[in-house]
Amino acid sequence: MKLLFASTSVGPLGTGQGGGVELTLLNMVLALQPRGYEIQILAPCGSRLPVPAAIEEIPGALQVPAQHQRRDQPIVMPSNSVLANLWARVRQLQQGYDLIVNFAYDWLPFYLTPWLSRPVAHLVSMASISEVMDQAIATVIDQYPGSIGVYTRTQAATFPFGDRCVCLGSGLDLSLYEFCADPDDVLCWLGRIAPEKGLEDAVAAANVTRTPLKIMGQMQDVDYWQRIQAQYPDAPIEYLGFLPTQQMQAHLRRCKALLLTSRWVEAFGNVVIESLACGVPVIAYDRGGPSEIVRHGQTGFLVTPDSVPDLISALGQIEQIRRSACRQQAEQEYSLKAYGDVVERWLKDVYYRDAPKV
Ligand code: HBI
Repeated sequence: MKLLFASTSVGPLGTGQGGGVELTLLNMVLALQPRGYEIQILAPCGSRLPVPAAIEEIPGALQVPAQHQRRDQPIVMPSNSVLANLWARVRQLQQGYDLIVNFAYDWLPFYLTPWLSRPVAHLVSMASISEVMDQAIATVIDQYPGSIGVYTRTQAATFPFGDRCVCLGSGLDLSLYEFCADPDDVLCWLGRIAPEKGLEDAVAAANVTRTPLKIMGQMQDVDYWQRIQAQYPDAPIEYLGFLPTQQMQAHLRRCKALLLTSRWVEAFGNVVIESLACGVPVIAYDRGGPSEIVRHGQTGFLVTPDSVPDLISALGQIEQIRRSACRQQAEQEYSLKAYGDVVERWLKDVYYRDAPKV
């Protein structure tokens, strides 16, 4: 099968601006290419992947992240939009492909779906955050049942049509993450530096417990970061930047826990399984994707959302978690093989249901 991948519109691949969906696109490439799928990727200029892959770079202005807009906000398109340019290119190229896979959480690809001559599988990368998006996705799911993929049931449940979404989970090339049995007395926080990620709670917990906190991720909101630093001037924190996986996991695996303090319904939480793959237990707010991944008391703790005291008391119990159980969960549930099987089934289903369309 020949697949045309249309990437997220909020940033070039490899920069972290596209959050978890960048890793998901890479993991689909890693899972599907060895199974004989031919993949062409269309992505914003400057896009890079750490493996050999055909990327056509599309020029144009980036889309504003949907999570930084109001729920009732109308669709906004910049002039010379990369999203519009990318889907114009999809239209030109589609005849040479069997299936289009959309990774953008944007109205345009959903609206265009019935106008294209090839079936489109849509990976919806966030929970419900926009009324107009909910409507656009609902229209597609009515007409093309099975074509809407999500990460988790918790994410799906935020949409009115949640029970009709295909739950794909996620998976990793586990060989890229090294297990570490004896960590340092250090904590880790991973994610885009943006208010919906709730970094200040992890900093507060590190401050109270005087445990060093390593922070890694793309610096999306500098004002937010500076407010946190001003609020906790003595907190033992260190920002290491957005690092390639090899370097990121070298820091992560030496930590005694990962703190995941998102304020919103995280669709999945790829960082959770990256952490487990290194043997690092996860302390997460009990909401969104992480609440479906972490096994409370076995591979980490799920605590009352937005409660710093609960984060701190979970930290006091972290020695109870066997780090080998964390790695084991990643191997059992989140391998690239298991992920590839699920994704392949989804794509074939979308293809065969829609095949008569010309
Ligand atoms: N916002 N408009 C828009 N389009 C996207 O594709 C998009 C987004 N916000 C976040 C996002 N994608 C990714 O970071 C996901 O991983 C969440």
